[in-house]
Amino acid sequence: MADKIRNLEIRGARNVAIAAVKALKTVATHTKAKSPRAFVEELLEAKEVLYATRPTEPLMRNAVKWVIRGVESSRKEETRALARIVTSSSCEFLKALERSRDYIAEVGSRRINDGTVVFTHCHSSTVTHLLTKACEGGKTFRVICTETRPLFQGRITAKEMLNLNVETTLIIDSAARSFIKQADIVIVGADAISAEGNIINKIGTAAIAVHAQEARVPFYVVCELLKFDPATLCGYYESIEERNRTEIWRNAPENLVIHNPAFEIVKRDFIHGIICEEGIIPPHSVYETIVRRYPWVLA
Ligand code: RI2
Repeated sequence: MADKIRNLEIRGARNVAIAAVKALKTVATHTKAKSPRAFVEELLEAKEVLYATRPTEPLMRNAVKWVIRGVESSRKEETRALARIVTSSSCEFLKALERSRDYIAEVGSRRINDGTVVFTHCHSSTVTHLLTKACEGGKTFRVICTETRPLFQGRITAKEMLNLNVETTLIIDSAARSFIKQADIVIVGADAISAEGNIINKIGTAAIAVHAQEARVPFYVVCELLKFDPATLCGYYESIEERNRTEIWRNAPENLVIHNPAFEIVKRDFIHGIICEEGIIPPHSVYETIVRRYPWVLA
């Protein structure tokens, strides 16, 4: 599972978190640990392997933390009983994630009306779920999506929209400023949320946010609040994954410096709202919402 996450066979923050939780379930199902202590050590080892796959995945880290926390706080003294806790808290987590995604889609789809032009970037399963919901609600809208170099995840979004019979336009990333004027709303996903209420998303998102502000087009982020990274409270910056240079140019001259960051920060000043499991909230209230709703994330 870790290999699949690392080589992007499994991608998108939600899918990565779901895969990590399933990996823990597999560890619990197949454990040969002879004592509860040995079982916890197996889980912690799995945690390290999963954490090392991709650096910008706080939802995955919070998911793993939630499951292991259930085991560590339990008073059960048999390995089998602890393994059952992994299974039950994994199921609980996945169900909660599903409920959040549905609520986000319900709230966010109210911002789409007949004739709305939605601008999006990359491929976020949370965004496409919201757009699917709007479509199922009988709304006729149009989508403009960027191709999202270097891995072209925008094509996944475009295909999903076409399968829904939504009129879709694909543009190159550098055409964003020219096309943003046609949009009524920008909706993007997120990989991480920081303590200041900034979000981290696919490279290219910050430029779109600037263009949206210039063109006075509202810019919304849709994501589960569990993408919050508690380490940012302690002064750490979210690590930005640097991917292989060959994704940009396979046989590039060796002495050419190539940078390939997967993500970047969008400052909260550009964000009209975060559409999450609490509804639409301003970015600066993220921390209070986490304290109230997910205090264990801060532990
Ligand atoms: P969901 C993706 O990253 C994109 O940046 C997308 O906006 C974000 O994950 C969130 O996706 P990558 O894993 O969780 O493709 O909404 O590098 O599916």
